[in-house]
Amino acid sequence: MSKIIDELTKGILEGNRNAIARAMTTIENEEDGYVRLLSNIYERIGRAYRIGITGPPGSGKSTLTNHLTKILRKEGFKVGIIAVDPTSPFTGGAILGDRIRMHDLALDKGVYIRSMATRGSSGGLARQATELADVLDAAGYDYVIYETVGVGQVELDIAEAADTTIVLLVPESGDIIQSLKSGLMEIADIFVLNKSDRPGAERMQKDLEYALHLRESDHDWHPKVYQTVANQGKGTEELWTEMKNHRSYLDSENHLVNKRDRRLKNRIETVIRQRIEFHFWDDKRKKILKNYLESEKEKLSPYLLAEKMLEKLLKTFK
Ligand SMILES: Nc1nc2c(ncn2[C@@H]2O[C@H](COP(=O)(O)OP(=O)(O)O)[C@@H](O)[C@H]2O)c(=O)[nH]1
Ligand SMILES: [Mg+2]
Repeated sequence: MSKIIDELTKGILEGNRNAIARAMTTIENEEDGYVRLLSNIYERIGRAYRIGITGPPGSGKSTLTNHLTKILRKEGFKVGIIAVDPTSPFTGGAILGDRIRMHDLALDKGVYIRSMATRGSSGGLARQATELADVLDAAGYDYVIYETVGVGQVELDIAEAADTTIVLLVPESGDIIQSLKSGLMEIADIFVLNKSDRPGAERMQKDLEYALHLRESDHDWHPKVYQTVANQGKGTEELWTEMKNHRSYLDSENHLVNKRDRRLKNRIETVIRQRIEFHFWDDKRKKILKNYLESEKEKLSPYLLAEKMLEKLLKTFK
């Protein structure tokens, strides 16, 4: 097993696309050897800059990703795109539409596109997104773009895995209120008002800037609002300049180091949490839970039951 994993590692470091694909599947499914694989590549990561592009369905994330990738390619950078799509509960598979739409990029050897399913626990999502980007990082990709569909917790998780987060909105009423609710305001480093060819863009810009102005912030980075028409490539160069500004800001005064340290800490905590859970649910405990759910008589509160089941485990820590 370890020999196969070490071969795979070699392939990744050489930038071999098949090796990258196999490694990502190994990590996504937590197949045998994935821990060794991640440890193998660990010292080769840290170069790739990670960008999150998030927003509601249809707001133009794929279109914008497409344009930004072309700009990055022109500057000679290699780009990885990780499309984070919700798993369909019926098929268990992720939607492939985005991949089809980006077919011109798919022919470019300097671009690697991958879909990532959002199954599994929410904390695990940030970890998984980070680890897939780590593979691209080790393989020599300069930028990794996460395209995330707007469904609350997923966006927050991806923001955790990204260095710069771009939040897309469109000139439709309700969006601002919605984003305030879901915590989008907190994660955005840059706001993009896409489809600004549509009526209402100016109004939306003013509303958004006002909401940003009201917000209390202890950061010295103040997110700005950029208007784009992604399907015409309008405004994307200006956006790219602002992305570079944000990167320079993070590079100053250790902001990026702190951000990545925080990510590392979260990742370690997630691994520990998952490991403990995994070992906790042995056959015996699974049976206790099953019996509890089936029994009509036992009116133990869920807290007391949990306490009872944890008893043995807690003793080992004493
Ligand atoms: N009018 C207009 N249409 C756009 C703009 N950007 C993207 N679109 C179109 O909006 C639709 C959804 O875009 P897509 O990138 O797939 O959105 P996603 O679901 O956020 O990835 C597509 O038909 C795009 O061509 C824009 O700035 N203006
Ligand atoms: Mg899309």
